[in-house]
Amino acid sequence: MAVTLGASRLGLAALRRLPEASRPLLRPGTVPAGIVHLGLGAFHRAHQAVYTEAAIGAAGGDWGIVGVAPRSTELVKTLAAQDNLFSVTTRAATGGSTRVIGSLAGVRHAASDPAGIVALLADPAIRVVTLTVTEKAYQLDPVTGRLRPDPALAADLAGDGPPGTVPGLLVRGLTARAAADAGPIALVSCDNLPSNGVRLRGLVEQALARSGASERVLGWVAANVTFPGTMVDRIVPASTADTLAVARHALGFADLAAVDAEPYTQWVIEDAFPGGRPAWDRAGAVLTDDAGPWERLKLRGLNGLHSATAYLGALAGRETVADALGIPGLTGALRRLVAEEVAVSFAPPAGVSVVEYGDEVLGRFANPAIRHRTLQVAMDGSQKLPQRILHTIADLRAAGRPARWSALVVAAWARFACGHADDGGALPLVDPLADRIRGALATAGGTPAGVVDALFGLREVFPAELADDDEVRADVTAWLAALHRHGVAATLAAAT
Ligand code: CS2
Repeated sequence: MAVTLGASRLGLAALRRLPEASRPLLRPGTVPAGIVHLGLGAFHRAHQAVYTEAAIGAAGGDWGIVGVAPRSTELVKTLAAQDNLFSVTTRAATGGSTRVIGSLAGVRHAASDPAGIVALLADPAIRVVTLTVTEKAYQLDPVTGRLRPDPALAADLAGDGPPGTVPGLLVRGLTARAAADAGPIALVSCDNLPSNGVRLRGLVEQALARSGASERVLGWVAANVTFPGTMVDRIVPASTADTLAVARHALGFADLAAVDAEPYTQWVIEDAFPGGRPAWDRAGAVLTDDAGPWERLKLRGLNGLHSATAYLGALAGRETVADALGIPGLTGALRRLVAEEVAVSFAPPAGVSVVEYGDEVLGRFANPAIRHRTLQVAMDGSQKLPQRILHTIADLRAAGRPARWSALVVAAWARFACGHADDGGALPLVDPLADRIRGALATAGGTPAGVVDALFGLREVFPAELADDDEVRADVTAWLAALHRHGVAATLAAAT
């Protein structure tokens, strides 16, 4: 807590003493809640919370956000102690600016107050629920689309005790809302998944059916709940001591919930809100009928490059994404990945050049003021690889095209999963499938072909068509052999 020394804490009492440019557009407490947000992480605070504040500032409306932290009590206490205020520092190479955001109307902790969250979801004042709960919370098999067997979810759906999973909370909340006939509502996934709205709908509908919901509840949900798809984008690294120090310096007050973000921000939202919505379009969001092309553009053209940079960078001992881009040959390889593979794998939104988009993305990654750790982006690879890289490969192969640069990213992930950087240092495998991945690798025999066989056998990650594609296998094996033998730098130097 050394950071609080010498500066008093951000809160309502501080507002008038903040530098004018740092003041929030709204004063918490003056705008009633209309949104519940599940997943109160740094990304939400620097993205949807900022858009929503600007939307209310421009057009009004009772759209304050009740932020729900699934597990962290610390963040809830921190925000409560700051009257729900926090700051976002926008950092560019040329400098930064810090502004306090006032759109949070309240904060809650799901693990200790599940009944409170269920009651909120059934409250007629709440008409929108947004979610940033990460890929793994969706608990759907990416290949079959069916609910994964999960003991915690099964217990939630059996109604034993208070709900502890995201689908469990939504099922109880919607069941209570239907019983109270509390009005229509939109559930909005803001996670980096393709067709995230369709996925959330699938998750909720299957979970409801599994919970034994009555015909009446199922009918009510079908008639009153929408699942708009979205594409969300802003690079927001995990906050560090430096984040807090910069915020304190800019504000003159200590903000223990401060976040850093890049200047770029984008939000594309399908406009299906039966209970109304904030005027997010007035805040720069794009409202559309179909977010699908935007989602594919972002997942393949940004997140795919991010994962590539993270695995290759971590293997080469680079701490941040910006540092990793300095590896000779990496930018060239990523440009070829975009131009030769990503750009020809799908139909982008009208008028968008995928190659230009990719160049802009590489410029964003190079922002030296954003210290986004390669190990942060490398986390949960088994949940990210399908939509970021494997869908590109599948679409290319279906069209009879090669997927050589995409195969490099799969090989980089495989080598990362083997647990050693090029200098022999240990790399952490943080992944919900870590045990399965380690188990598969333990039988692999250490050769590149053995590693590829073992990992391609993980059906939750690699669908059979892809795992059985000899050309893809050969490409991934060749890259992995090169990475094992020569390391990242020499492999890229020889390839580009
Ligand atoms: C990143 C994303 O951590 C990751 O996997 O690729 O969080 C990325 O920073 C955002 O999607 C950018 O919008």
